[in-house]
Amino acid sequence: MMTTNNQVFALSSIALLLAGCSLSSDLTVSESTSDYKGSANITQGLAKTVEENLFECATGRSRVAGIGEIADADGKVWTVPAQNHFTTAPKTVDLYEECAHITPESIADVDEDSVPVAVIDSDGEEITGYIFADNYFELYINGQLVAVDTVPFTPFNSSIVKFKVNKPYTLAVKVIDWEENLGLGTEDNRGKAFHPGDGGFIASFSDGTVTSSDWQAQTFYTAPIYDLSCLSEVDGKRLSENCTTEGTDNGTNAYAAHWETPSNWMAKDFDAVSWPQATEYSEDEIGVNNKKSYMNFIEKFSGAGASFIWSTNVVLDNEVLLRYEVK
Ligand SMILES: [Ca+2]
Ligand SMILES: [Ca+2]
Ligand SMILES: [Ca+2]
Repeated sequence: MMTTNNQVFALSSIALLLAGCSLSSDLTVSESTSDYKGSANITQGLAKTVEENLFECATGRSRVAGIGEIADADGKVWTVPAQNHFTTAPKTVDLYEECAHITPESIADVDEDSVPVAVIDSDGEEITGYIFADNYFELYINGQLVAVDTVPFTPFNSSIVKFKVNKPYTLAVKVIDWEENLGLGTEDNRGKAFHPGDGGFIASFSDGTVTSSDWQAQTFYTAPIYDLSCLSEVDGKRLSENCTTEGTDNGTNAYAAHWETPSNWMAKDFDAVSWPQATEYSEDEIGVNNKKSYMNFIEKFSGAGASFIWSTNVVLDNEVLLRYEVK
């Protein structure tokens, strides 16, 4: 009898401890979208998967890169993590891509002469670009889609592009921080089922152009958001600096903020005057020191004077459009 009572006591202590733990790690979630006053359209919960997986890695070491759709309260349907041209557009040439067994130790081991040249202007200067994105990019020059990343989510890869163009020309890049939990902005990582992953984009070009805060960056999809009152907008900036970036094991009720992308956002004459300047991030913040697809070519990235860029929140902003005019 005594033993049984002790066991019951021990069990209820454990139950109380567990309850205490989960209560302290639960995130505050807005009860309705009425908390939100900004310009975004808000969705809540998991999107419906419309494409199971865009990419299979022969070695099996890739996260599932799906596409989802989710409706907001007005019935407008949003594609997550973002609309893209992965299945239809020309792909970049890989600098480094494990799944394709392209793993040079350095740029000296890359056959740069074999990279095809995209012709924007037939009498233009031939320019080579080196690109690393966490996780996916689509590159436009003067409004023309030149090439897209070969790996949408993981493993981390890097790319080389060549094009002929006359100055001034406009670089426009869609970058996507991919997600496993479609519509929720999270992945299973760091011991949490709903961990918000981060983004990051860096590039240098042989004409001296590098990514920096001189580029413009605007966000079009921000998630996960639990407490909608954390979102704000100042001078064209769609800010989420007051929003938590904590992971959770209970993230299916997260909200997401969506803004419609202008149809001509990549055009040379698009008026991006209201877009904020890009925010620069350090290599440590992006966490690249264990990524050979970056480190093996570091002289073409930070070594060439380029900085990692993104919008103001490299964790929560998952679809970002970048623009830069090369003069
Ligand atoms: Ca990629
Ligand atoms: Ca990521
Ligand atoms: Ca993210």
